Amino acid sequence: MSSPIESVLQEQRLFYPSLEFSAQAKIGSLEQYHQLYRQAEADPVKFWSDLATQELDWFDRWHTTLDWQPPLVKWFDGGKLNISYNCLDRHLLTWRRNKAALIWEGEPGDSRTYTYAQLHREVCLFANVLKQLGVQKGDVVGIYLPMIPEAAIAMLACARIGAPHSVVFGGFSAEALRDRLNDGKAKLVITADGGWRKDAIVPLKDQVDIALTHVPTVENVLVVQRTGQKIQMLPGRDHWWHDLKQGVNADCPAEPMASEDILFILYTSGSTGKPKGVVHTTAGYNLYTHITTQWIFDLKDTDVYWCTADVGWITGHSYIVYGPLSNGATTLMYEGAPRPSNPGCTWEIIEKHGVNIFYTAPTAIRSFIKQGEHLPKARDLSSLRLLGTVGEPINPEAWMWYYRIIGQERCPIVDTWWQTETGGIMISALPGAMATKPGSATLPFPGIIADVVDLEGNPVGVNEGGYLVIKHPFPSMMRTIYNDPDRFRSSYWEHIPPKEGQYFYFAGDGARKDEDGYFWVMGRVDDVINVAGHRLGTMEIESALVSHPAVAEAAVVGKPDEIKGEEICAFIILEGSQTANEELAQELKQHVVKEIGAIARPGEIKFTDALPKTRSGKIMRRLLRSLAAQQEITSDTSTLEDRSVLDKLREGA
Ligand code: 7RM
Repeated sequence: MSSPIESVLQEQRLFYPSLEFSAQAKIGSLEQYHQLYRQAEADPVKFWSDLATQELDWFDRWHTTLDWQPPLVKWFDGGKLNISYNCLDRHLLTWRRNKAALIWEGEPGDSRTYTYAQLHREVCLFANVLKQLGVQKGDVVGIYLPMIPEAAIAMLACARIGAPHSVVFGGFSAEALRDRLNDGKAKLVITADGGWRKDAIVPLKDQVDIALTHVPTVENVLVVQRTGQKIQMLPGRDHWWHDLKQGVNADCPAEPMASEDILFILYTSGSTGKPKGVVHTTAGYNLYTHITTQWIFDLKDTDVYWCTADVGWITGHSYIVYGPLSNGATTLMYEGAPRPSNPGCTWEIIEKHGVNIFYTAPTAIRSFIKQGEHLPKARDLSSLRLLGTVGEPINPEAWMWYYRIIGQERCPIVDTWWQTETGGIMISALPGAMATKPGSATLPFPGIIADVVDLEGNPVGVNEGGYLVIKHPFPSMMRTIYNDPDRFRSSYWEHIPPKEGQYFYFAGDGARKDEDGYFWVMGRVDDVINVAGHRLGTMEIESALVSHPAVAEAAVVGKPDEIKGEEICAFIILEGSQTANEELAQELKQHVVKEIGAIARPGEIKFTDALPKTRSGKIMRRLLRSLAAQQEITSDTSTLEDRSVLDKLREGA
């Protein structure tokens, strides 16, 4: 059988953590990593049950650590706990009581800090308000908020009373919100009058009003005042948080939740069809996000940790809110995004708060590169000790820039591969333990049995492309798709059929493993381009394009071609100073030939100012495919971050 994806790019650079970094790290050597990995592989039940005992507080101990009836799983069955207790209450019994839990920066320059004691109090008040509005254990609550502290407070308040939350990204449209609220049969929605993003106000409450004309289950709307703009308040349905807060007390013990009670639903876009409501439950998610935060970010009590994700993305759930707070860390949250009026705000915030750990996405790094290195160079970034990336494969050019300009060649970079569905990071360096290679997520976390296989489930050879799979259940894996268990099976468990009792979890990425066992994620297999029988991943061609000095960003898709099956169509955003012309297009085609070979030569280059992206910066290549083939876009566009981009692209085409 021909290989599922061919790998055409080679990257040989290797970066070791400094001796100082390794000496202070929680996991400080490759040997220690291997030892943990082997322990977990040999006896996963003992490995996870020991960690669950040591790292979490429980109301009742579980009786069955793992109950695996593929693809259905239960972890820590019989146990009772509450993630909000683990994120808050237990720290109040220690010196962390008055430690900063959440540092928040608003876009207009306002800021707030909550200690653990203060955050606990706010969460209890919020939880009591929800109860007063009739929310009970098991009721789904929609959260449609900007990046303000109340987003974290609302999530923790829901978790505290056992109401599954369904966070919808504040940038999504009223229709997208309506569909998600209906799918979850949400009983209440938490929103704000508006939020700040890129120097403009996002009118959240207005969107909620439109959405709710078609959501029969929602009885109440709780509104946080953020911007002070004028909004409609529907008597009986809409309530100000600051009003109701006055009438409740701050005593709200955390509800003992069963390990497998639903903690939240989060919608993720499928390649076609409607978004899937990924279901996560309480104990496994709490444990796995807790321990990955601790080991991968090498978190210390003295650190200020900043993850730039939105809470509407799984990264915001796991690595702004639950993972850091469960560890008693100081987590920083920023309302906005780098914006025209203050493009250097990211570096200003790092300097202002002495940020030690910085976790962002390749799309952000590429936009920082485009803005120019004078901005980070104008600020003191010496507090940084560790950098991270997530969301897409990072091209080696961007990795090197991040390493040199932001990390000043001192900070290890953890490139973390995972998904909404996995709840937590699956493949990443443990930064004190292993050398990194630009563009590789390196090695799986202890307890994660990852592999690259063909369609029959057989491992492919070294450096051969194949399907990235996980072969053993882990605590934070998704439990099902809300309302659609059949789609759960068919989307994730049947692509590679089980054999001899071995199940393969596959969620759509292509990858290869190199001679050191390092994983290189090559992009979504749905995006693979088939040129004259060669199956090429998008990541490697895009990396080759971005390595040309004129190119800031690139997206490649296949376009039907009578002779070759498909030809490569490349959408290119140029560096600020460059002008688009036919000569440059020819030069870029030649550049790919030189970097990869004639097989990857783009047939067509389209220059553009913007690319269609999701809230987490992922390029929506299926939309570009329709544009390249000059077809109508019929697939779901509800997860687009900025809808105007499609019109711009159509005009340019
Ligand atoms: C965390 C998150 C998941 C998809 C995943 C990949 C891609 C994420 C990386 C990556 C290469 C990475 N959840 N992806 N991280 N690809 N290297 N470090 O992004 O559900 O929104 O997306 O994102 O394709 O399957 S997600």
